Amino acid sequence: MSAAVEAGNHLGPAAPEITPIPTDSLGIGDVEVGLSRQDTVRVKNEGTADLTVSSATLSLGGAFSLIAGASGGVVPMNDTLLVVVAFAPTSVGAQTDTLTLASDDLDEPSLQIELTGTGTAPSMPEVEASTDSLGFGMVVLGDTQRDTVTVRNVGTAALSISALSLVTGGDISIESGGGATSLPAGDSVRVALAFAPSAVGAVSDTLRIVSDDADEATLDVVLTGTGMAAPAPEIAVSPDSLALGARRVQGVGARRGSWSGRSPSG
Ligand SMILES: [Ca+2]
Ligand SMILES: [Ca+2]
Repeated sequence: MSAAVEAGNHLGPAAPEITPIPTDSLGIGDVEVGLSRQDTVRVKNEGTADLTVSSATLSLGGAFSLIAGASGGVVPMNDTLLVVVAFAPTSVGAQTDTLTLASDDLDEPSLQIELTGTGTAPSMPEVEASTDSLGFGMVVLGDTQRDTVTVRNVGTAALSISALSLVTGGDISIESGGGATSLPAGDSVRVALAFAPSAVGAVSDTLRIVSDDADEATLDVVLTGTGMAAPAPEIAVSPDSLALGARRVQGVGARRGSWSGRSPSG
């Protein structure tokens, strides 16, 4: 069987025809630094004879690498060779490389495809507390003063809190919101705290947040309060102070009377 017959309706001798998809550029898109994404160039043979791809190579081979297809292969008519490219940026910004396909295609023995991708900042959790210190002030023995601290994940990846607790515990306690939790990006947990002094004097404790924040694995909020003795029983109001109050009221009324009397002359 001659090559011309093999070619069917095509004129001329049978020949391979390299037809990559995409034809001239492959955009892998945004990939976080530290991660990797793969995409594929489908090298189709649209000719009338076997296509031999001798190699697939990268000009730079830094952020881009070949996962499959580097050694090429024989591609029968209407068949496809998959060249799999990985983009694993190590820095932020747009990056390019060039994939070269060497084959026995008569007019395209070296076919180039531009590879593009953009490295983006890696997503990270970021712990933040609404305050770095909280004072409950003076609290009478037997009373309880309450306040809250909000712990927020202001980062772009989930924050894993392994412990959210008081270092000492005792007169200052966590009423709700403590313990281990996972906060999606942007979420927060409200920690309700109570100070119930058991003795006169200053008390301090630390609300400690242990998480997978890269640079603040331990974040402390200093808590303070002072217990004070209950005041002495209130003294009964004396008749003299009542009389003083009455005179003041009368005085105000008298002045108002004199202002209204003068106003028409103004
Ligand atoms: Ca060709
Ligand atoms: Ca941080």
